This record gives sequence, C-alpha cells and structure tokens, in this order.
Amino acid sequence: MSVLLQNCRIITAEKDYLADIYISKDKITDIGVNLLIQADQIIDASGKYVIPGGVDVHTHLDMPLGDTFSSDDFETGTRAAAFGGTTTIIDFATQSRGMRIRDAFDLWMRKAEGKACIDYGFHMIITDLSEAQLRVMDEMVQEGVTSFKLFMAYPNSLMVDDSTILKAMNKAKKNGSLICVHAEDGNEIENLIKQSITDGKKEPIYHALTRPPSTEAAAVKRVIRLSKEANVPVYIVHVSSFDALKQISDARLEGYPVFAETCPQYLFLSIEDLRRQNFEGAKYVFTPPVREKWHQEKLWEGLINNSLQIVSTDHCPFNFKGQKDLGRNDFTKIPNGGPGIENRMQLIFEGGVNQKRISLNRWVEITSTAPAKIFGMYPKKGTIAVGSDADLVVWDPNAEHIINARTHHMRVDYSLYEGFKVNGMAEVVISRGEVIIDKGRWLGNIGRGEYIKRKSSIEP
Ligand code: DUC
Ligand code: ZN
Ligand code: ZN
Repeated sequence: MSVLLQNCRIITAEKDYLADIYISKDKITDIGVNLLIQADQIIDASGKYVIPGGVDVHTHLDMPLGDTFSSDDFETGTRAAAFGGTTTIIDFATQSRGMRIRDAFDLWMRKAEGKACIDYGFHMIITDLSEAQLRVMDEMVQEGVTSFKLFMAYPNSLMVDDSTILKAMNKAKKNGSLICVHAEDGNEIENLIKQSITDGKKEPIYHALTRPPSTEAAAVKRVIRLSKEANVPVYIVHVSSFDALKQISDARLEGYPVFAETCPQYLFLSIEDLRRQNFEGAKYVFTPPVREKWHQEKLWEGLINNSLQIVSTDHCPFNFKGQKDLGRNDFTKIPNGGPGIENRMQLIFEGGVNQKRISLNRWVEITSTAPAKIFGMYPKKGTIAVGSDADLVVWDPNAEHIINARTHHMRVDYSLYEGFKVNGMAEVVISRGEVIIDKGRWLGNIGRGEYIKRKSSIEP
C-alpha cells in the first residue's frame, strides 16, 4: 500500500515548508516538491497543515480504581485519541503494592492487545521496590518500558518514601531509564483532608482546598533535591501551579536536567469549575487539582520559554452518572480523573497558535516531538522525515468545532470543555501508513495498534 500526500504545508518542530510526502507501507520514504510517483491513494492537502501525529505520554485506559475502572478502555480511548490527531500514547501500567512488576507489565499488555487502535507504550508505576523488583526494572527497560513513575502522594496506596525514589533513581542512572514523579506532599495533604472531613467540609471544592499549590511545590522541590543527589534527570508529571513551575524553572536555570509536562485542564480550567452547583464540580475532580485562574497564563509562559516541554492529557475518565457520583456525600470518594485524550491537539492549537502564544512549530514540538524525544521514540515518532513511521495528520486550521459530549468519541458522559469553541481539527489521520480517519469517519481496524519498545530517553 502506498499513499502520496500532495501540496502539503509540512510543519515540524523545526521547519515549515511546502512539499509532497510519499508513504510506502508503514514508512515515509520520500519528501519532495512535485513528486512524480505512482501511489495507491492520493490525498490533496492544499490549504491544510501536515503535522506528525500527536504523541500523548500520559493516559490511563482501563485503569482500576477501587471497585471501578476508568471508562475508556484501549479500544475506545485510542480511537478517540485518533479522532483528535494523536497517533501514539504512553499509558501507565501499575504495580500495586505486593504485585510483581513483571505481572503488571503482562496485565497491561493484555489490556491493550487486540484493542488498541494506535501505537502504544507503557510507563511502569512502582509502589514496591524490593531488591528483586529493583532488578526487574532492568528487565523492563529491555522490554521497552524506559520510564518509571513514583508517587509522593496517596499515603495509603501508591505513595513511596524518598529513599525508594532515590533507589529507583540510582537504578535509572545505570539502565538509562527516566524517573517520572507525581509530586504532591501526600502526608501534608492527608492532614488537610482529615481536618476538612472533621469540619464537615465535603463538597468537591475541598478537593482543591486540601491540596494547595504549596503542597505541590514542596514535593517538586524535594524530588529535584533527590535528582541532584542521584545526578539523574527527572520528569515531573502534570504540573498544575506556578508554585511548582517556579521550582522547575529555577532548577533548569541552574542547569539541572529537570523536565516537566502540563495538561490542557490546567491551561483552560480553574478552581471555579469545582464550585459548580448540583455536584457538577465533581466532573473537575482530578489530581493535582485545578488552580486559581491566574496560574493558567504562568503555565503558558512555561510552555513558551521551555520550562515545560510537553503537554499531555492525564486522560483518566469516569462517568458523571454511576462513577463520579460515588462521592456525592464526600469528595474523597469521587473517582479521581478527567477525560481529554481527544481534545489535546485542538485545545493547544486554539489556546496556543490561534491565540498567538506559540508558533506552529512549537505546537508540534510540545504535542509530538518533545514527547517522542524525551520518551525514547524519536525519530520513529514525533517528526516527518524519510525513514520515520508514517504517522501524519492533515490538519484543517479553519475547521470550526464546538466541543461537546454528544459528539465526542470518548466513552464518558461529559466533557471538561463542553461548549468550548475551537478552530482547527484533524481531517485525515494516518497511522503507520494507514488512513484511519477521513473527515470524521473511522476507517481503521480495532486492535491494529502496535506496542512500541521504547529506547532509553534522550534529551529534547
Ligand atoms: N495521577 C495521575 O497521574 N493520574 C490520575 C490520578 C493521579 O493522581
Ligand atoms: Zn499523578
Ligand atoms: Zn495520570
């Protein structure tokens, strides 16, 4: 199978130019002006941008939480991602306490197998690091799991102590993997939650008020200190506040390899959303919480000046009816997470490019290239080059769209961005040479996605 894309305005992280792109089987094999090559399929991209497929390095599909699961599995979640122009995800396999890392990896591989519609990799969440499991980290790297996430929050389930983080960092230094951290001070937050419940303060807004920015900043500061001690890079996931960002940008100015992502929910939503009436605030319960509105512009600045390198989604959807309402009388029982895998590219295009905060190149960089580089998939993913996987999106910059739960493809009964008007949408989506979306129609096969054995992370 071959595809010729003609009249493309190709946008990568570095370039912006006109050319045709030729795809043979699953790879880009030629890029040039007026290519005269026969092809099975010709796509005219006049007036559109052609970008590398989006790379979302933070998703939770089919994720267990208490007695429930995130509402998108690998089929519905990856299909929705594709509709939004994302062609690669990295999901999180979780080693629950007492579980072997190898078993967690096998379990998540089974969840994705036969279901994933786009290519996928895994990070491994570590909760238990005995000497035996420490050795398994090396095995995981051989399997292509080259990043590990550790939690400084959730004392009763996922949290690990600083010595465990340090142990993981020392191992990562030897095997070339990257340590990712959920940075919130779990003990401090636990005290604030206990006090809030004792005081009868149980509405969704208290989710944010018991996790103030200071608890995020304190944890970021602590983990940066640990990474300096171990002399390794560190990656901070889902940065939500200026306070946390400041710790990161200060460390980077001093020359330390601290990397970080933020997510659309922190760029577009605020603590006011948690105050919505009739328990609607529960839709906005995810961790870290939404902040006061002024933090949004600070996070955009972080993306502009490269203190933040990536926008991922932390897609972790739970239905309002039947899941979020488990916490109707107590915010601590609201399943923690929100949907967004389908909306990332268009939201960052709207808030970034259309609102003139960032260039087209930077949009591609933070949504595709840097994620591929930092997480060991470049140049297979994250760029448009001869030899790269043919993961491409024909992006219509003028398409008008109103985001809403009725028409989105995520399996969740609400949208965090209901009614948001955005210009710009994925028109054609190609994954490894196969047109899987054409003008809103799904053409791919379920389960066609392939597992990506990632290499060690490299600096962007
Ligand atoms: N952290 C995540 O990254 N995702 C869901 C919940 C959480 O605490
Ligand atoms: Zn987290
Ligand atoms: Zn997450």
